[in-house]
Amino acid sequence: MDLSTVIAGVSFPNGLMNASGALCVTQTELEALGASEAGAIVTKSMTPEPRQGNPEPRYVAFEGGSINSMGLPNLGYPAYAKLIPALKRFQKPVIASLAGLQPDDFLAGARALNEAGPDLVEVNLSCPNIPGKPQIGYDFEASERLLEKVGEILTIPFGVKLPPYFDPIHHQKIAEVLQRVEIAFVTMINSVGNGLVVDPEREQVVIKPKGGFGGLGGRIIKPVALANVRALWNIWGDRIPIIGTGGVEHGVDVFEHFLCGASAVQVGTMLVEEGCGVFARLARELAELLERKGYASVLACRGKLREIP
Ligand code: RRO
Repeated sequence: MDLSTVIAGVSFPNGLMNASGALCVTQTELEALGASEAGAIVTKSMTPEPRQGNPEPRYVAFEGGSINSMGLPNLGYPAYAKLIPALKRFQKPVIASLAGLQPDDFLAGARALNEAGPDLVEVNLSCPNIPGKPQIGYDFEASERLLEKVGEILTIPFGVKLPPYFDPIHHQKIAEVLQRVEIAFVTMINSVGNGLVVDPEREQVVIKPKGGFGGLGGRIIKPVALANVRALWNIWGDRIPIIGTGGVEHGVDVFEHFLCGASAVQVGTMLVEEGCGVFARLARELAELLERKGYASVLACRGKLREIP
């Protein structure tokens, strides 16, 4: 079964990859993704300096998903800029996730990444876990200013990692911004920010940072993720590729993301829970499902979701 895809002119052996943040901080983790059946290697979102991140516990899986408040633990731009050229030996695209604590950080990161030469850059406008730093993607003007400036520097095609939106007017607004800055692709959604998971036995929150508030991922966010993918597909069709993220546990979840309009999917919670073997399993399950339904390739089902007349 042909599970290959193309994002912004870059060919992927298959459309399954890690979500930034999931098992992709260290050299060892990135190389494990390289050696796995993942169709790409996505780095952890990076900042100018190395960061330890927030205090632990900061990631907890629960029935239905996960909550995290990692706080951007990463090795810093220079370390990733050094690692990226060597990751090319795995013969699959390398996507660098670019973050920052202030706008100028993103520009410094863009310069460092031009030198390092990943295949694509994913600009993260949606980290929900830095105390005092709102998610940039919820401020449309700030997002546009930042992406314009990043675009003046980056010589590599770049996309954006968006937070979930919950109103059609917000989908319309962010789509207009992204068209104006000529974005090459969109990854959506980041975790559903500032959720709260409660342990009723201990009468306590389950993660330490921010009083227990953190980003939700996994099965429970799939309908939100699918809605966001579909909303942008309804606006753009196949003009700007979408990488769907949220709630991918089985091949059928990948299929649903593609039906809604995704050209690839990322796996976060399930990768953390299962390890890199998840990609081979998802590829097998997806291929079986497509075969049974008579599709010749995964891209053949992209956007084919039917509405009820
Ligand atoms: O590191 C994190 O806390 C984190 C980031 Br940068 C992000 O984009 N999304 C998320 O759920 N956690």
